[in-house]
Amino acid sequence: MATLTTTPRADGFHMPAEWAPHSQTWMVWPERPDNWRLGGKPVQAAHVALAKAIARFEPVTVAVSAAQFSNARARLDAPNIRVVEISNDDAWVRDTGPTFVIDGNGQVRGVDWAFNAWGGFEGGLYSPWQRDDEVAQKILELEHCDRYRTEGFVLEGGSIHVDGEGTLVTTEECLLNHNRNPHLNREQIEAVLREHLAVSTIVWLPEGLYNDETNGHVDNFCCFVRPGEVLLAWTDDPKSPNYERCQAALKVLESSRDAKGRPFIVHKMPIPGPLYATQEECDGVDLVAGTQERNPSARLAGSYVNFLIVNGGIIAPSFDDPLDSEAKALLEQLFPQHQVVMVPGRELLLGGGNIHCLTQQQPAA
Ligand code: KQY
Repeated sequence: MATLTTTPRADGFHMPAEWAPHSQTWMVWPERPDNWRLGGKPVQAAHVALAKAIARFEPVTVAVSAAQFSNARARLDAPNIRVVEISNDDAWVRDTGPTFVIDGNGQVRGVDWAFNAWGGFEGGLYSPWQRDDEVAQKILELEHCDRYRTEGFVLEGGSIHVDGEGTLVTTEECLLNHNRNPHLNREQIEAVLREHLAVSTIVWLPEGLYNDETNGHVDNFCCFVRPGEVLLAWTDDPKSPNYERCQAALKVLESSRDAKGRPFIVHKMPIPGPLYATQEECDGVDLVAGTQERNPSARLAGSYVNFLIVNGGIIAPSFDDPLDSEAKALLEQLFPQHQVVMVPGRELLLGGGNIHCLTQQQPAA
């Protein structure tokens, strides 16, 4: 498929909201033993449960390395799940996959952002990351979608959310971090976002959730539930390391307008925990120089906001936490037309992210 030298905006394409109809959801099979404990076996079981939950609502394609193909194919033996071979460095397809864009004529294309493993050699989580950087192109080839490549401009899909009506929300902690695009200032970064996603209003939250190893991805902290309404991870506990972060985000949201001039209605989602990995869970992760070490005293960045909207459903993580039922009830209230399904999120969280980070929706043509 062609790699285009124009931009989505110039060609009449934009990124739709996550609640727009999907043709499928993409996932990548987790296996790297220096991120996932016990050679990835517990997370693979969680990943199968997640894929099956999504497949109740829409087709799922799981990309898998050659080494794990037959294992993944056998374990994902369920209706609506396709398995294809794509080399990768880890499973975070929200960040390594394409950001799909659509036009008004039924065409779908993809933005292939440069990827540097969440910070390259300045705090990134592993190297090399070349196979991850090639995942988006391979997905677009399989889907016969033309591609826009932002060579030299680093971005992860988990660091942005859009409402499909011209508004984008992100965090300064991530997009202005020196380890992503140090050669660009805020205005220049905004210009790339406007051109590639066709947004007109960019809302900058100062930070994401505490101890999120992505430098504060917005998808673990705040998302749109419909135009003009956002869901923000929240704590009322002034002693929580998230307290100031939540207050600062609320202040920005309350003083902002979206692309249509609407003030935001802000819904507050309680933060579970505090959650920590056990010593045994940490001991199950291979120690490899240059990759993220696991430590039982480090607070995990667990969040119910890290859910995926699918056709007719909401797929959200549960954490065996007393707040699980409150989170489910709030999602049911916010998405009355969707069925809310919670799947166990702890094994996913132990690897540093959750459901939204591990999935990538492909909008319907
Ligand atoms: O949250 C994400 N979008 C990715 C997390 C990567 C964690 C790698 N250990």
